[in-house]
Amino acid sequence: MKKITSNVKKFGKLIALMVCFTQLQFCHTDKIIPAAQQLSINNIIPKPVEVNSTGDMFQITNATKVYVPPGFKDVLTIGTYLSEKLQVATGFDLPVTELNSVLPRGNICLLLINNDPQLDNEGYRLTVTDGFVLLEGTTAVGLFRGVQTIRQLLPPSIESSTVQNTNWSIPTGSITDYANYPWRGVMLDVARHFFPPENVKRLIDQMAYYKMNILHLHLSDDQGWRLEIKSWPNLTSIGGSTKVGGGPGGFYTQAEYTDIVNYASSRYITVVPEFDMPGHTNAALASYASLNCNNTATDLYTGTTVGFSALCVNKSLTYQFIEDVIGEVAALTPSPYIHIGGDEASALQRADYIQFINQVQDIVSSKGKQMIGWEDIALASVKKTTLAQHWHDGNKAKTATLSGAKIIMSPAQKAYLDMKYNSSTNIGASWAGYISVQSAYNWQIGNFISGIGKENIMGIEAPLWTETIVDASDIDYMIFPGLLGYSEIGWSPETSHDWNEYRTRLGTHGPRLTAMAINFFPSDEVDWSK
Ligand code: TNX
Repeated sequence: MKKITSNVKKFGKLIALMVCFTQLQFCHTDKIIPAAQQLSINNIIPKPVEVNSTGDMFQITNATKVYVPPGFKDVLTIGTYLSEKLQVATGFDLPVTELNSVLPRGNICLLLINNDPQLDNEGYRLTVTDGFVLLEGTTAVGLFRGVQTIRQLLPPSIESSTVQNTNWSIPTGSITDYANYPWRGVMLDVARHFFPPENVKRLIDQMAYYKMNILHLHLSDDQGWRLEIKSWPNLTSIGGSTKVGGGPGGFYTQAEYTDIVNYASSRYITVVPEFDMPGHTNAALASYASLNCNNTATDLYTGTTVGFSALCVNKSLTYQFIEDVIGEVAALTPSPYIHIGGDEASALQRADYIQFINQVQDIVSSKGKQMIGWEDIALASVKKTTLAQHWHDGNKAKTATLSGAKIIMSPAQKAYLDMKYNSSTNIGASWAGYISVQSAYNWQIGNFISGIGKENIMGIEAPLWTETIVDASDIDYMIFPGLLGYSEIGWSPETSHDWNEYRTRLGTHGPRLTAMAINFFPSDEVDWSK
């Protein structure tokens, strides 16, 4: 701690020097601001809190280095991440170097600063002059979020996977930015269809680019169990063997899951694992006869109907099973949260459901974690530390807030990534209606359900259920461009949300998505830049 403070002080002096330099630059800036530069500084998604354009350019060249403060491993790693991201399309070396004196002209510098009450945990400040790019944050995560802004200030071809011959300039100005809500998530259902680790990592990288910070993995459902549980091996050998429509399923070994968790954490994204129960459990019931009330294993299920399965809630083995499963996943997962589903348990009596959820909530607590459940859990006695995820019944979400629980906002008619865009979308569902790009963007989580305000809300999460989604290209098509809007709903102040302005800004991200080889839905509500 001492070292950090003294380092931060040392760099405080450096910043002072640089600030003088910066101000000089500003004093001498009386040029006319070129429209293209202003445009690029104003096209960031999610929209930053404060942007000031000064109308000049910083040029990244073959001589540019990325400077980091000595002694901060996290910042060194973030500097290296930035350098590696920029190396691909520029073809430059961009070496990462410790800053031991005044920053020489022509370079990028990441700095940790002492405290800045405006910035909050994920906030950052970015100052760009024609002489340098200075990114400051009070935390490593703030710097990581700011790095995404630097990437977005460069031409779209910076995201190409091959060297591009262009001018790598960044518009000058300053940005102060921080998150409005702490929870900005995507849920991926890997149970209805299984997706290999490389698909999940691709999604993690896409989320990071738009400052999302939660990846909720729906790891079990009627059609498949997707995480190795060492004490109950049939869950994956039998329960993981198939998928919707039949054919081979798949699962993550614990080593693969840990690798995904670590990859996400290197992008400052938290993985929240879900095992859905007491309903949506056919894959487990097919794996072990002993989990069934009649001691007979069910058949594997490859259809898409919901609400028919349930654990045997009056059997003590059921709770042993849950202890083992939650115990193993809790040990593998740094997140403070474990999601236990709890939705659509229509095969159970209400009293049994309540008793079950209360007991599972205690098991989750006993493993040192906080429980999350779909809002249906509000029927039970939810703890203040439990989170309820709103999906279709605002009254249940409201009930959960009366116990002090906070809400994750995922209303199906606005935030379900598996809903079709319109009647001609080939994949997806429509039970909650079509969700156009405008409709997905044009709402506020803080005033969507009467009686649930910002103080009750953790943030937003957009779920992708995968009954009809079979590969990475389908995932892209349903998640993009919606994810950009959800990121803005969660990150940017409500007062800055404006569909007409957003749709233009979104249009400028078309070439970026294309450069990242993302198969996005090219909605005609948006004028996509070429
Ligand atoms: C409802 S949302 C479900 C899922 C389905 C989804 C399809 C929720 C808690 N349950 O089981 O996959 O609709 O859109």
